[in-house]
Order: sequence, then C-alpha cells, then structure tokens
Amino acid sequence: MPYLKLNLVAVTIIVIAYMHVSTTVPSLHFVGGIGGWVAPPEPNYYEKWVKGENFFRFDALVFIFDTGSHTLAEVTKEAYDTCNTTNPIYIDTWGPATVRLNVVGVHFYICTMYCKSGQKITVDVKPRNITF
Ligand SMILES: [Cu+2]
Repeated sequence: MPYLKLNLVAVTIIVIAYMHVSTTVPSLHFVGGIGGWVAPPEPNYYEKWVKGENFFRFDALVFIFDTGSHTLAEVTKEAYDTCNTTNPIYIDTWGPATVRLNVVGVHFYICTMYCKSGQKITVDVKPRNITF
C-alpha cells in the first residue's frame, strides 16, 4: 500500500511537470523571447509567444527594451483593442521593465508607441495552486 501511494505521488509530479504547471517557484517570462519587447517582426508574433507560456500568480513579466524606443503600459481591454494610449492603468517608459503578476485574471499590456503595429499582449494569470 505505501508503494501505491508513492507511485501516485510520482505520477502526479510527472503530470504537473508535463503540463508546465508551476505550484512552487514563480517564473520570469521574457516577453517576446530573445527578441525582447519590440515591434513584432511578423504578424501574430506576440499571440504565438503568449500561447507558449503559462502565467501564474506571482510570476513576473520582463520587458526588455531601450528607453525611448518603446514603452510598457497596462491598459483596459477597451484601450487594448483600440490602442488608446491616453489613460493607461500603469505605464513604464524606462526599459527594461518588470511587472509582477500579483492579480489573478486577464491583463492587457501594450507599447504606447507601436501598439497599432501589434506590440501588445493579453496575459491570463491563473492562481498558483491550480486544480485541473
Ligand atoms: Cu514599442
């Protein structure tokens, strides 16, 4: 019986690892990968990047950019959809910028200079101890 329990624990760990579900240490997500936070080099560049990531509470987003070339702003969904840059929730004009994902739910980030070129991401932050 103890062996069965141990196997169950092992299987659970493997399943969690496979699903990339982090229940322990928060991760850093380098937005856009090696290219950094830039005007997208191809259509759907950031959509594709987001699809490859899993965001959990207390993870952090790292936006690598040159000050003056880009910005990082969190905005409402409405502002995100229309690239309205007039009244962001939060803006950082100094690169690189780091954002801690403290609040579970959907968040919208844009570059106020190149949003219309597609430099924007939607991040769905999940609770850290996720059940599935
Ligand atoms: Cu930009």
